[in-house]
Amino acid sequence: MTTPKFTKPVAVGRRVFLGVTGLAALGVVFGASIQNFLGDVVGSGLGGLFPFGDRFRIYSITGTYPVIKDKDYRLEVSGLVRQPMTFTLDDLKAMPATAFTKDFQCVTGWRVPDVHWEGVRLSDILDVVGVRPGAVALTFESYDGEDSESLTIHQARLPEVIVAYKMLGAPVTTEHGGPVRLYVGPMFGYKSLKWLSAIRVVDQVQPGFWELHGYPVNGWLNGSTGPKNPYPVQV
Ligand SMILES: Nc1nc2c(c(=O)[nH]1)N[C@H]1C(S)=C(S)[C@@H](COP(=O)(O)O)O[C@H]1N2
Ligand SMILES: [Mo]
Repeated sequence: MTTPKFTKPVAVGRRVFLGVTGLAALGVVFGASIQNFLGDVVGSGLGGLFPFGDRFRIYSITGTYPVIKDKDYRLEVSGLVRQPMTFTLDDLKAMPATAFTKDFQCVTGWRVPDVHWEGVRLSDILDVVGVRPGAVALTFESYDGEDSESLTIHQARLPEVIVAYKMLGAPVTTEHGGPVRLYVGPMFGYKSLKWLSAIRVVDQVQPGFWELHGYPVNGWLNGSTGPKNPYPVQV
């Protein structure tokens, strides 16, 4: 198995980096009552108070973007699977594609309506590698070396949970986490890890970066924090 490398991280502009810092500050301020905070965001239209408009805010924990050429991209899938595999971008594109449109929503209040996504269902990837008995959750790693995420197997198999190679009608750009990012449709934006490098099938949920900073492990858009999907499943 080759270990793909990304070269030349691109420094993120100061304004963008401050966005992350501001978000962390929110986490500190609201840390103790994150539930209430989420409730407010979802229930009160707080998003309207933010002057961001209907635009994506570009986030990077590290303050840089890993630049990964399409031909160098690899997704390693390992852990409690029958067949550990490494997928190239072409491998992913050769799999059955799924495409849909959905609003993108960050816990801090901004949202972008009607974002078009295309990629491979995580469920299909799990079927290809084969989940072994005892598997409970997935852990996701990023080429940025900092971000991590988790989903239960049940969550990972929901229809709008994909490994995305297209976003907004075009290949996922470097700043949005290309060539491949995770997109977890039923949850807040922090679950949609950018620059996806590895998926490990594990025997327990391992809270990721944002969860260790106070956000719910189960980041359902309606503020529910239980492990099960609170929405009727739509295919
Ligand atoms: N690797 C990585 N993935 C990440 C983040 C990040 O900082 N680093 N931020 C998360 C958060 S909080 C949000 S809201 C979305 C934002 O996606 P965007 O940067 O494409 O707008 O990415 C998520 N995935
Ligand atoms: Mo976010």
